[in-house]
Amino acid sequence: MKIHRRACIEMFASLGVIVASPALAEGKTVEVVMKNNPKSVFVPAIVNISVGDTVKWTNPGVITHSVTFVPAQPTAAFDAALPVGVAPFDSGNMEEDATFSHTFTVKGTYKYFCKFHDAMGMVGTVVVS
Ligand SMILES: [Cu+2]
Repeated sequence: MKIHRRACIEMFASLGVIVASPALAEGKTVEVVMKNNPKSVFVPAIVNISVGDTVKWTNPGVITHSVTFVPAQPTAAFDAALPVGVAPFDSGNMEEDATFSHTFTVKGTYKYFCKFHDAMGMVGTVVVS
């Protein structure tokens, strides 16, 4: 069986199939929903994940939102925050049924907002440990 197993691995390798080791296993995906009633909010507002995990935001409603991890925006009521060395990122405008996913590869606390409703408190936090 050992020979057979090796032959199989070699065959898959020759086909370009990558056999992931447990250390390289994909992270999990955590969902955040943009809700509008009675006011616009991210649910849940605080997400705790591990390095390599993905957060997926979904906008099921008709109100346009954004997921904005961009600090020091002059028009923003709320300031985003990123761990040192992490580049800002933004979903752009998310219309009804839009989704936006981001995989977090650096530990730290990330604060973000919706650029349309931050003044109303539509803000969130992602803690990556
Ligand atoms: Cu919004």
